[in-house]
Amino acid sequence: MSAARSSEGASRFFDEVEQELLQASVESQRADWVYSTFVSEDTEELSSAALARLIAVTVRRAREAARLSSAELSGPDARKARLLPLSLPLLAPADPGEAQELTRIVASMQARYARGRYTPHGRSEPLDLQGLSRILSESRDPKLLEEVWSGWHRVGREMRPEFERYVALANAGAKELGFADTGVMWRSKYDMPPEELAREADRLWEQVRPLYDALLGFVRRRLQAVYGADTVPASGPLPVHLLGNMWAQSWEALLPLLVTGPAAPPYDLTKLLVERRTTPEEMVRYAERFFVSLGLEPLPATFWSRSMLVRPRDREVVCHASAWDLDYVEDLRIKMCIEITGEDFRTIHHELGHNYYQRAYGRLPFLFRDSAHDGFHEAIGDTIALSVTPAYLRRVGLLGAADREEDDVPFLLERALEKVAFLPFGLLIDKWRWEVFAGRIRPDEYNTSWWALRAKYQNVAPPAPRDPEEFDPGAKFHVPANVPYLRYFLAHILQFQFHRALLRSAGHDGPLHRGSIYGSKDAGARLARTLEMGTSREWPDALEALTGERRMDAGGLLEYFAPLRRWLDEQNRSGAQGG
Ligand code: X8Z
Ligand code: ZN
Repeated sequence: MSAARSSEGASRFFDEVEQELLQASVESQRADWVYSTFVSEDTEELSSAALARLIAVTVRRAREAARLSSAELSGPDARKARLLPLSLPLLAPADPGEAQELTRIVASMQARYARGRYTPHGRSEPLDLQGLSRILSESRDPKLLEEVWSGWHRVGREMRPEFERYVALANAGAKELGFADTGVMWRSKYDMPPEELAREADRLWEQVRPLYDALLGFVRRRLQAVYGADTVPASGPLPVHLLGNMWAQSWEALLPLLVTGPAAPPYDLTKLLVERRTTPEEMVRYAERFFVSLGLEPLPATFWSRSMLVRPRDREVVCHASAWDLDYVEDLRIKMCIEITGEDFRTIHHELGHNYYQRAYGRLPFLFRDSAHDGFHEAIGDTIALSVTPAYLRRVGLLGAADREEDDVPFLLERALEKVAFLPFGLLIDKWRWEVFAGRIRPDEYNTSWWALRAKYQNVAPPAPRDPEEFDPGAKFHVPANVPYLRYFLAHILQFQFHRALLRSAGHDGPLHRGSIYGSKDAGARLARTLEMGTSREWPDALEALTGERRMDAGGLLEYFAPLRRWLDEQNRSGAQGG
């Protein structure tokens, strides 16, 4: 239909649009699910065709909506008109050939990533990302670490030409809908001007940067003790392959190197789970029971029959963890290659946070079935995982030993190695992509600019100078998969803001790192109210409903880590003096 004349007409227009979008989205989701759980030439083609159709409907309808006058748009419809052109992370040109080319490229880059393998010297079998990551977290042999790190990063190089074309086509699509480029389109989804969002991110980073520096300073001296001053410099960027993770995005694997003897952590969640022979399904059950303890419904039976919890032996899959809602109402699933580790235990909580959010907003009009902003979606499950404290583990029977105050430091250190270490990485990926989409980083500068940002924010460097022909951003899932990344940075700040507020609802008044909302119906009700708002209101309203505050703020994070910060400062002072 053409542009509506009255506000009643506008409402009817959006009813129709939402029906059409729902249908195209479900078709695209189903095709994508089949592709991601069975990567093949055919499923690649089917899923990219379905995505191209969804993009085409969205673009056509967004253009029609842009012709509605403001007089015709009342409250919810005005919001829907703003949300419609932002509802997908990828826009394509109206030309069907170009749209197909773009969605094929994205599927192809993802398939290259999923098929990535490397065979370290002396091994007979090629290893996938999980196998290579295990070596990075367990080995202390710098030669092997370098080999494995470089081996995986070959996966980026081969997708570089596709990435270049993807940037051009995605930008052309964004421009056709009135955005300067895809990066501006991504930054326009936060109920504030795009440039203000970028300033907000910088402001939050400045709040947490001193804590990151303190953590890195401490880690540097411990790594020097292990690997020697030739390998680990006294100042400047740290070698990225020594930080226990393929992207140095979280450093928990270093914990055993950092605290030893009586200061060592009293338990190791991975060990506890392995000793009890916990299965992947049981790990998911723990997480489900947590949500149920807050007063939320158990997961539907179809979650258990349709989810993919382990890597199948007989076919290629996209192993990177994700949460799905295939029918946008109740068909919730996760797709994960679960390993029996503490890290995956936490990631399962992360994924179920997505599922519970999806279910909570599933009754809203289609365009409101999303989180307040994407950082909220990423923060919910992590907020729950912050309640996985030693006291909680004892309560659910996973841990026997009693809480001791002196165990606070190793516990907080482990959390900081996961959460604080992540912050600059969470910020820089999209700092890089924003510049790429804006054309300020040219293709011949892709890799050098990447490492400049990694040095500036994370303070890390590659094991040896990189050939500018490499494409190291492509070795991180979200780049080939076209998933915006700033959401994770925001989530890492927000989850502590949420945790603090929910603990208050639960009546906890001790230190934040010792509190758990497990079993609190009051905290659950507060959480549920926010989830049920979906994206029907601007995100400051949702933030206020959850926390009473209208600004994102790292105060919760800094308070949570305050005892560790004092300890790190002491260590760094005495280390600097003692050498
Ligand atoms: O991609 C994820 C989730 C799925 S939305 C597993 N995360 C980021 C990553 O793995 O890089 C969670 C933390 C950051
Ligand atoms: Zn997530």
